[in-house]
Amino acid sequence: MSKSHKVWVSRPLFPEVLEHLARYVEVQAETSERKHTAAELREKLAGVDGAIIGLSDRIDGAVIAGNRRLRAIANLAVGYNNLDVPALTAAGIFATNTPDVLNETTADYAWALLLAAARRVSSAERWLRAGNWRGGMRFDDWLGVDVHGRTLGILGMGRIGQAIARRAYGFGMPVLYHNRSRLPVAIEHDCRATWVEKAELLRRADHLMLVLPYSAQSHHAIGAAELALMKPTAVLVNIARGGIVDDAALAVALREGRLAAAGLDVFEGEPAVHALLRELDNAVLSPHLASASADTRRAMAQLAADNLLAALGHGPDAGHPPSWLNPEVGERA
Ligand code: 8YV
Repeated sequence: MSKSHKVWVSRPLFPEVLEHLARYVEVQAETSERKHTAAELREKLAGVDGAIIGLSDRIDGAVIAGNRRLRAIANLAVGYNNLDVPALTAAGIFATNTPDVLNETTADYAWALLLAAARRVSSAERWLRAGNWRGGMRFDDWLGVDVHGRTLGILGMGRIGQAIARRAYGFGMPVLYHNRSRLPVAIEHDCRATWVEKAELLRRADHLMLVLPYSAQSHHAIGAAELALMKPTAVLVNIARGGIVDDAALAVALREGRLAAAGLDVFEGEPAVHALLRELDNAVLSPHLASASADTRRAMAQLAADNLLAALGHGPDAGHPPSWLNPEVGERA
């Protein structure tokens, strides 16, 4: 059967998801992981009807300018700060993301970072592996800060923030949150969370999780001034996006003991990581892995494929991708 549509997959994907795509469309998939330049993206996208792309692929007006063929971009992430959605909409191109399927896995990881940073899991393991555990262990050494019973602060209370908040009950932690808009009372009740102003959140939180989307407005939402409001015993966790935290200011606060520790999955300018952060023992660092469980990454890939196929008019959701960022495009078609 000849296939009417051709799609490009910009990064290696699970074979079963590629096979699923190939039942409907011609697939050209990359076999190695790398960041594509704007010129490469322009060239790749010029020859296809749709693409599944990763966070490091920035799709803006310049990349799609003059492209008459492209109909759909499926982002392999819930966050879509790499997409210029208004530009895609203006060009009549569907844009989709992968919400919900990663909420619980990402929330688990936020807690893993909080616990590891507060209780010094990574640095203790490094110390042990280096052969330092020879004599007895001092009773007053390797002391961390407690997590249970402390007040948890959450900045950004979308679906992942809510999943994080629901876990706090098991740790006996009251939850404070700040969001641009207050959540409906029923959701606040379900999460046992109380809305406060941002400055109050920073002052009162014993530990703070950052879960807000990246935009020009959230750039450096946590910088030197905000860090100065936080408790010196606090742990800061960033599973949202690099750029939300001023990493240089954070590194200095951690080095000077103005913050107990940090658990960071995302970095400004990643994959580069601020040199001082890499040196600090009270920073737990991971390479953007919060959604990386086998089940969740498969579910994200499958959802991106379903979105792409639906946008191109294939499969059960033809014309209506399950997670569609710009439905205006469909209205105009
Ligand atoms: C990435 C994420 O998609 O969904 C997001 O917004 O940041 C992650 O889940 C994942 O790391 C693949 O790059």
